[in-house]
Amino acid sequence: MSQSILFQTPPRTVTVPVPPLPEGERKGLTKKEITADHPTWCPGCGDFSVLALYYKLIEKRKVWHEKVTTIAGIGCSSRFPYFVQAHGAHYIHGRALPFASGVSLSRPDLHVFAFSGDGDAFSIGGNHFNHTARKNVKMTLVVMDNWVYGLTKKQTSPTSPLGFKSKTDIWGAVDQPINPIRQALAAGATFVARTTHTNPNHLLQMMEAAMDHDGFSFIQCLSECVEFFPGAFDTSNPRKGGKFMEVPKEHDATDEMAAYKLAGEPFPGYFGILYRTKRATKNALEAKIIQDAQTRVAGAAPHQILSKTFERMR
Ligand SMILES: Cc1ncc(C[n+]2csc(CCOP(=O)(O)OP(=O)(O)O)c2C)c(N)n1
Ligand code: SF4
Ligand SMILES: [Mg+2]
Repeated sequence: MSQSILFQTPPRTVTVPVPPLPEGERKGLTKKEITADHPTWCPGCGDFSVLALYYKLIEKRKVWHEKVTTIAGIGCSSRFPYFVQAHGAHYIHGRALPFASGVSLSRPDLHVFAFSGDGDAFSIGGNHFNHTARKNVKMTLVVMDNWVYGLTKKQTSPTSPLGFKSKTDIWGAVDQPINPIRQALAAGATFVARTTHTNPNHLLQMMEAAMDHDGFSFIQCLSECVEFFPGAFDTSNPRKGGKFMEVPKEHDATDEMAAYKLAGEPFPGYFGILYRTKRATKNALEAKIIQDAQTRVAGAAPHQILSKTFERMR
């Protein structure tokens, strides 16, 4: 760990926090320093590549441990924060986004990343997804979509295709799956992208662009569950005889209707930034309200502010 000195004073180990050096004097973080616990995913799980590219992103963009927060709900994919040596939380199933919103709104100096599964983001967390998108809270959400509930061993998820046989649909899924890109657009997300764990360069590119976006950036990342839905994304993988098609060059990413249309193409569809627009973030709007309020009471003592507030409440 770069921010701690470990020294032995038998019989116990004492950790003394060291204040961070000014940015110019600090060496870039190495992958080793960002790596925390050993990932417990099944060998071959797509989630490994997402994690590896996240390490690369932090390393490449020189984001220090204390400047990044990694938040997740519950699921295989949501174990993500355990494996990152930085601040983070493995929170409640489906509730990563409200937690991440609180962090983002109270700490504008941090990069907030949330990682979810398709069940976490679109089933139990479906409402939070819609509201975080419409509020345009500044953060990046990466949904590691494997079309199944992996952690709980193969139930139908909101993105499982029709006919998918699972423990909850033994004769095959009959419910129309959601289209995550269309859902994000309809909810009001200001950055909407699609990528896959099998194309590391593209995945890194999408994460970088999302991180630079001032608002709610959403990435649907196909991430294969080799245990409960092997081969799900083969038709999007050229190494398995499939096709990886980038968003056409002539696509206007500021055109919401064009993005909606593109998102309706049958699987494997298109990969890249389908939509990107500018809209005031909740962070900026709230910061202004706070600043205006502080200007109105400038020079007043705390007890005077309190009594004025109580007067207004009468
Ligand atoms: C309130 C609540 N309901 C249900 C569960 C059980 N549960 C844990 S993870 C999960 C689904 C995970 O699926 P997904 O989000 O797609 O993640 P994956 O494991 O596929 O990465 C469910 C139903 C739970 N932990 N908490
Ligand atoms: S069950 Fe599936 S999603 Fe979970 S770790 Fe294993 S391969 Fe990955
Ligand atoms: Mg899943």
